[in-house]
Amino acid sequence: MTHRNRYPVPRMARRALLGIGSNSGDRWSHLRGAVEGLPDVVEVSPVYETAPVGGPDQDPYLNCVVRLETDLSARGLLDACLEREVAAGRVRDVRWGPRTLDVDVLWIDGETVDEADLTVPHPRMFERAFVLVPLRDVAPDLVPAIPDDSGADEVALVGSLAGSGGS
Ligand code: A4P
Ligand code: MG
Repeated sequence: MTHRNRYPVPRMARRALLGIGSNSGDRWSHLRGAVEGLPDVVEVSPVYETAPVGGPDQDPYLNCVVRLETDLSARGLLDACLEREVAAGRVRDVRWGPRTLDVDVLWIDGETVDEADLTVPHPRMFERAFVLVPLRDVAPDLVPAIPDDSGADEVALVGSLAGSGGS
């Protein structure tokens, strides 16, 4: 008789990065609600106002990136992201369309996932300044350079979630 599988092996906490965006309703409050409701957050980037990339004509976004130290699985993180989106009243209609809140799993140290409803690292993260600029603030090792064609000139620092901000 073996006891090898009797106890679950504890999962080690590791770094995960989540991207957060909002361009509808009270954008600051949607970002704040997301950060407050997410588990294991250890660092929050500044907030940037960014020109919309893709999709229909729509208002500018606020974007930021949070760093977690977490033992949640990739799927556990996706569930936490979707839960925050539901809490912000997100309605899914148009792809890349306006949203009260979008929370994406960008990166998990040492982990890749390629499933129908979950891809990690996020497949478009390294092309987009609205991700790369705040990501560089909290995980500079992942962003050696920001490509010229990533839209960096349309990303403007506007504040931090610790300070005040509205809409
Ligand atoms: N999904 C797969 N992988 C992931 C992942 N790593 N993290 C699935 C989160 N979700 C992931 O997402 C559709 C499905 O993707 C989810 O149900 C999940 O199972 P969605 O949020 O409903 O749809 P979406 O965001 O419209 O599509 P997509 O392709 O994920 O969009 P992107 O590429 O994230 O782009 N412009 C600015 N300035 N700022 C933005 O934040 N965001 C987008 C969305 C477009 N333009 C933007 C911004
Ligand atoms: Mg998303």
